[in-house]
Amino acid sequence: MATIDSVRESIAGADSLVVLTGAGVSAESGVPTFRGTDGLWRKHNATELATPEAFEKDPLLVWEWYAWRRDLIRGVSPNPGHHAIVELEKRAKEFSLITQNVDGLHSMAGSINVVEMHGSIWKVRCTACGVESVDREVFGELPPRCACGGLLRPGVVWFGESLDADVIGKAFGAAKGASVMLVVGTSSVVQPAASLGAVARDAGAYVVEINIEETPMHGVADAHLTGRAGEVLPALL
Ligand code: BJW
Ligand code: ZN
Repeated sequence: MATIDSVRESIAGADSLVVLTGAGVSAESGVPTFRGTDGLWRKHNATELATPEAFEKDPLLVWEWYAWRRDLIRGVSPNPGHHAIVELEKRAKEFSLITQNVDGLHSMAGSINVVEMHGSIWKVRCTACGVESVDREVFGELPPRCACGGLLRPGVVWFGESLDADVIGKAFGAAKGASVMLVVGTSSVVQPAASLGAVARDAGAYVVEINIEETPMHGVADAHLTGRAGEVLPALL
């Protein structure tokens, strides 16, 4: 069983530190996770909301869900876990943050080298002309429309959709080059993000999982720190 002290030492000696985060990192800010007892998928069916088919069938329903989440996220702030990751970046020789979160809280906290694997809830993209923009406004009427008249969609990655090729390249490149990788607050079931820990380990990284529960990373990570991200991450500084 690894101790906080031994993990802190590994981080201090790392040539390249990579942090992979999931919804658990934002939980202590008040952003609901997807899976688990209070998760979004308890009340909402993933295939009815987070797929291109769902959007095609009922864009208003999908947008109502995203508008509700945008409102919720607008009212929250980064927590000590986000801030600790900012500090890890400042101290590291080389650093990458790969997040599955769409809430933007890492950048708001001050993280610089951030790869948003699943896009951003603050981005919108036109389904007709393809123009993408950042829009934090509260939409007057749902579903929102582009200046060209086309239907806008959230700038996130839904199930069955390919991730941006550049994003995939950056995430897997960082994982292969990591000497230490922290996998924090993710259930490690959604691909391809769920493979990054194993890719890093196979390339020689020391992989540390930080979670309140056991996940499929159990057999993959070299070390596990059980606890809340907002408590464990600051303790690693
Ligand atoms: C704490 C804590 C605290 C709580 N402190 N911890 C290979 C095999 C099988 C299937 C596939 C495959 N390759 C692709 C697929 C299909 C699919 C997939 O993976 N499905 C699986 C579920 C089976 N993947 C895709 O479709 C991806 N696309 C793709 O691969 O394209 C090519 C392709 C397509 C089809 C077939 C094959 C190839 C796209 C995935 C997009 C995911 N999108 C979402 C929604 C984003 C937009 C939005 O937010 O609305 O992304 S789904 C949702 O899950 C969201 C998250 O980013 C993602 C991951 O969730 P995360 O972050 O892990 O959250 P939770 O809730 O699951 O876990 C929270 C964790 O925190 C828990 O472990 C808690 O214990 C912990 N925790 N509080 C520390 N305080
Ligand atoms: Zn347009």
